[in-house]
Amino acid sequence: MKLVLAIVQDADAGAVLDALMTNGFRATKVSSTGGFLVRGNATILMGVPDDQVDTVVGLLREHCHARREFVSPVMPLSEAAAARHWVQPLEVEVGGATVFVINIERFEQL
Ligand code: 2BA
Repeated sequence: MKLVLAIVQDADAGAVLDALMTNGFRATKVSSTGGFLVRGNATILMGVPDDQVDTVVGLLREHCHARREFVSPVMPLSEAAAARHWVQPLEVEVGGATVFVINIERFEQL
């Protein structure tokens, strides 16, 4: 059994959970925050039999979409004054999902 841990965008989390439940998988959604954008995202934890990991990753691929986001760099006023120009917003592409597949040494439901 593997632990599939997927960080997905909030906008996709509902569709991902629906697809997982419809296909008989169990999942737990935890609200999380990305370190770079400091915006809400969702971390989905799934305990998955080894031979079904690819199916789960396929569902994530199907329901998670990359999007472009803009970040306004924040700098202290003194630095901004020193720079003597406006700092342009930075465009980043937030991926559909960041997925970790981890071996589970022991699994129990008590
Ligand atoms: P954030 O950390 O908020 O990052 C959002 C997006 O910002 C990233 O999308 C990436 O396109 C960009 N980004 C992140 N760090 C950057 C940097 N130092 N310089 C320039 N651009 C940067 P994704 O790579 O698709 O990541 C989406 C979310 O997945 C991340 O949100 C974070 O919550 C999580 N994540 C990504 N890689 C991770 C990792 N290695 N470990 C843990 N969490 C990760």
